Amino acid sequence: MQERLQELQTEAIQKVDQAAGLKELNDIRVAYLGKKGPITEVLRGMGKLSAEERPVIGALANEVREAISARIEAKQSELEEAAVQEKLAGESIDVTLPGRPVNVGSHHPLTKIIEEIEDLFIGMGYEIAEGPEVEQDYYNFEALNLPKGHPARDMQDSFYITEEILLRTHTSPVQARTMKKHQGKGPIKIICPGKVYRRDNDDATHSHQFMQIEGLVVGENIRMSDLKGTLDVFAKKMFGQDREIRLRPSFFPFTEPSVEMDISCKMCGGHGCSVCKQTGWIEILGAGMVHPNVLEMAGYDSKKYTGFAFGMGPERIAMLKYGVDDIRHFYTNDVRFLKQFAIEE
Ligand code: 2NL
Repeated sequence: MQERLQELQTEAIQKVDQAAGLKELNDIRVAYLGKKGPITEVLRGMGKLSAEERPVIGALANEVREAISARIEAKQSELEEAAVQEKLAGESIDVTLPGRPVNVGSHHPLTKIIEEIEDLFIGMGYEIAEGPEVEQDYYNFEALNLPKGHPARDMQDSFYITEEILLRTHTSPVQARTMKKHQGKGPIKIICPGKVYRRDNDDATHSHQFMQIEGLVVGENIRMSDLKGTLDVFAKKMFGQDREIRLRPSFFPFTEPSVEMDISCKMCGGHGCSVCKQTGWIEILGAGMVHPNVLEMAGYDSKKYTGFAFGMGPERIAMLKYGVDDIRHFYTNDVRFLKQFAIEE
């Protein structure tokens, strides 16, 4: 009987040590220590033993039971720990793998130019004003000294929606609306950026939809020298402190006198090249003193109030600044073009 118990212990412990998984270990527990197991059987048969043998066998059976049980417990912790380690190994992250590239967007070159110009004028005390792109004939033409039948209306072939409604051909109607809102009182200092529309056939230098930025200052004692000084500051901040400006007489129906502003060509230092078409000067914008008719129509006393205005095309500025040769690049959204402006942001 004692031998049988020793054998059972050796056999059970050997099996426990070899157990490969928790399920197998549990089967061993049931087989050796369960109600139908050999040790229980030994204990059950104790009644048949002599009074001397009984305590010896009983104690040994319990010892064997304890030994097997302890070994099973130890093995169980070992297997559980191994299972956790295996799971962790399977879930580990290789932090040395390169990350997946993220596509980062960037501001459109025209947005950059417009915001740069806006910031520059905000620094001089101007406010930004915006208005509708679908505009009344009155604000787009009439209020700007362009009455019906005026030849300049033919110059700007327009997208009409009805007889009286059209897509604005410039941002000037925003300024006309702002002046009217001020009810004949100054001062006004505004910058008006936005989309404008003209019935043009698209080519390298024309687009049926493009951007414009206009500026307007109305107040008492506003003079041509204020316009010139403002444009000089603008040109130097936008294109470089080494630039000179020059004003040439011009004509716009809404300003009198009217001028066009050129900046000195940086490419050739004024000697003449293909960028400045051998003149040493590059045309940047149009400007002038607000026509008395425009002031009067908006409700201003043109004897008391004067003003200056200017207008430019952000596409042209961007083309000069970044060396872009076709206006259509700004509107066809080829990422290879747009990506080039993502740097330095
Ligand atoms: C250009 C020239 C110009 C204006 C725009 C203006 C607006 C009002 C009154 C008077 Cl409400 N003038 N705007 C004046 C002169 C020139 O734009 O070449 N733009 C691209």
